[in-house]
Amino acid sequence: MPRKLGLAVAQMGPVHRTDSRAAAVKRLVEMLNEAASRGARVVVFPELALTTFFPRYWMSEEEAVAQFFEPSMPNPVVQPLFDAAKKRGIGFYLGFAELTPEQERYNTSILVDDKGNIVGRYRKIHLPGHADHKPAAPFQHLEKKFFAVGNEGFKVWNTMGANIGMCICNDRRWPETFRVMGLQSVELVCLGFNTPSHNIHWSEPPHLRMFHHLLSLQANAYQNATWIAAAAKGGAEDGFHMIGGSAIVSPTGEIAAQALTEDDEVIFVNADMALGDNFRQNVFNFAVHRRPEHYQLIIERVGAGKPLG
Ligand code: CDT
Repeated sequence: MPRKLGLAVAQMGPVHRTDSRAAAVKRLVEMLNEAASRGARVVVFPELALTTFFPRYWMSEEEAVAQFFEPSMPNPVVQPLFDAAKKRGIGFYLGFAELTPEQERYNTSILVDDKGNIVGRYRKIHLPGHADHKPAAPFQHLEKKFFAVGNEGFKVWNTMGANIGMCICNDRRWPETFRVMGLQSVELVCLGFNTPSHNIHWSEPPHLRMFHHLLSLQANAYQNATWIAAAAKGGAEDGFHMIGGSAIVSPTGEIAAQALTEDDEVIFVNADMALGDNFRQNVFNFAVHRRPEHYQLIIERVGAGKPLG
């Protein structure tokens, strides 16, 4: 029996450094309304959706907190998004920079249900980039300076008729992210991303950025029999270009919808949450086929070591 879930991804074009949060929220509300009108029950917004991708700028932690972090959620500036979602009866995933009451900083996403309740929170675990200043680089990637490693694991919530999990951007490149959620019977993974088009560490053909993004989504969707809904913030933020390529990928590993622009754009699929059932019951029936006794090294080693043979 099909189990349909109206699923939208709302890609954002650039959010420049001087753009206000209120302006970003207005754009999110417009896209939420479009998603709802097209039949969506859940809409996925990008990573750090309220501000520019600020880890590209060298500054102190205090400056970053003052300009870019949210000490509470919802807060008065973001409340219109919660109000619109509740009015339209649609849930959402939203990424933002979280400042906790203990003054800890996380790159966070929340899952809000169709009644306006925050039902889940995820704090980004795979933080890419560096913590030191690289003055020779065209831009910085300071996630390791501004954020602590997430301390709440990869969880899955049963809400809005599906088992829904969350991760953020760089997490999508790691198979462990999705397998941990696959082991919780995940049916939909929501994720937001900001992926710079240029590699500051070595010279890489630019087309590989999009290829590796889609490859990661498609492989992990198939191998874990899950839908993946991925929302970019793309285009040139103050001249710093990021890929678009927002996509909804099915448990078959196929791209069901993909953004065509690098601007604000809503994509939609009436997604059958039961589509992964055959995979879950057969080729990827974990209980029958997994051999964790041979996966010990995954837990024991962090970095690659000597061959065991
Ligand atoms: N935001 C984020 O995690 N960006 C990283 C950039 C790393 S470059 C390969 C990403 O994985 O897209």
